[in-house]
Amino acid sequence: MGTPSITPLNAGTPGILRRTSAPAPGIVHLGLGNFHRAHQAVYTDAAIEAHGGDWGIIGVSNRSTAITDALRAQDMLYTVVEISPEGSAFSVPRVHSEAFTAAGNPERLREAIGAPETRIVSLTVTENGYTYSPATGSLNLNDPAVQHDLATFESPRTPIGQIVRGLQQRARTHGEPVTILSCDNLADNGHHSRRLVREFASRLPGKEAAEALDWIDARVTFPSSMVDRIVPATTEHYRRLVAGSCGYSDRIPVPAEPFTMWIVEDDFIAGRPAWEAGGAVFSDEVAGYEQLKVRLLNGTHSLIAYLGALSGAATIPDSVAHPFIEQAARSVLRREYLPSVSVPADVDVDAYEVQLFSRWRNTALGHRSSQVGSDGSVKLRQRIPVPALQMLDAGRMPHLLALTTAAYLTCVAPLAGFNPGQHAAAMDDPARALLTGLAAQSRSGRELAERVLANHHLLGEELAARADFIERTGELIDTLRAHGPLAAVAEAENS
Ligand code: CS2
Repeated sequence: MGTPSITPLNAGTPGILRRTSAPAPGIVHLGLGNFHRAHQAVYTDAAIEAHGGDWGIIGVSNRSTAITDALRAQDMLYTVVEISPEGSAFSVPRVHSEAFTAAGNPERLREAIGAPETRIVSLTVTENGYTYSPATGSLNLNDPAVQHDLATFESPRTPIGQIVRGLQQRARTHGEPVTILSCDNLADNGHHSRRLVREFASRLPGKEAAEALDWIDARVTFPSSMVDRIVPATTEHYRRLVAGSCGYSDRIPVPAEPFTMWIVEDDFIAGRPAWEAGGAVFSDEVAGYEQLKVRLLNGTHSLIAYLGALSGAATIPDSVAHPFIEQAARSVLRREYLPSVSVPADVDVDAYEVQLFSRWRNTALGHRSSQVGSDGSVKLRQRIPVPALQMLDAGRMPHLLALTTAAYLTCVAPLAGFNPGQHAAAMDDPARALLTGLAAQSRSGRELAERVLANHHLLGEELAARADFIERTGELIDTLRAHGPLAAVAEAENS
């Protein structure tokens, strides 16, 4: 890495992060992870800096106290470390006014979402946080956390339950409108969030359901937004870098690539910060941008991560450095994802692809293949079915989407006797136990694909009925197991 260029900081007392005042809150944000702190927080900081406004953020983690404790110890401050091969730049967003966990402070959370000053509730809870069923896309009523939240008022565990309880509080007190803003990689994320919130509300007991639904329909908006910035997990390396370069200790610095993008539908019933000041774009074409991003970037990212992990590559840059993985990534992006996307008028797809590969090659960032490969059961549901079904309906087999599914299953649910390696073993997945159980009952890739896709509808009901896609996935699992990723890519490319 080159010489760091340091963005001037106003960090107060040398040695620690300190500030003198906090912005008055207007936003409650669920999901205090690295992505939020390197994305919406940075845009909000720029908006307040340029135009003022009471748009401070009350940050809420679901259970983990690691970030909330550190934020409180650091006056709600932390460093964003922008990493490029040329060097690092440091900045400190000053937007959080409070931080707590939903698990430890359910009443404070209800009060915060219910407060008239709160005009936006935003979310970065990952695909997994929406507690939807990959099979149907609806609220997952088999999820014990959803069942818990529907049964008891006191301390909701799911973001959807927490939001509905907070909205009920608003409806019953002052009735002021509010916007729910999803900032997760879900296709049509505004509509998806609205659907899940309404499904939850419709299951409230007695008259509560109709009351909540009427109020939500009249007083709550759910704009869609496309968010983009590659933000890896923090490591000790970044803590040392901040200490050495900035002269203070920060327990929770956030590494991020220089690239950042936010396209938002302008449907904020109770106002919003001037996020344009940070470069956000308000557009009526969010759906096209979301498709572009969730499929070309995230979908291709998944294939790179799974093939990379199976090739022993710890990071995304190490994975795309394999020419056969780069080739597979280009093919899936161009031939299988792109035809399903309504590309927004001002996007140059060639330039977008060049930029994607350059972002994926950012070796300084060290984005791990196990991080991108985690939660595949909920991520792939967003990425694969629509483009795969479009190709199948047109009489063509999406070989590389089948390969993505096969490589995913080979990583998280390996058949007996096959070891997918340490990077695959490090992938978390809410369906891992289920899938491992199905793998234990299967003697071949075909049997596994049949159990996972046809019986368990892991990629939704429509793909569950496509025997040709399932068979192709099964064959590719067998090739991956017997001959490795290079042979599987050659087979998928040349079919
Ligand atoms: C990645 C995303 O983990 C993943 O599935 O594809 O986190 C990706 O890095 C971001 O969406 C980039 O904006």
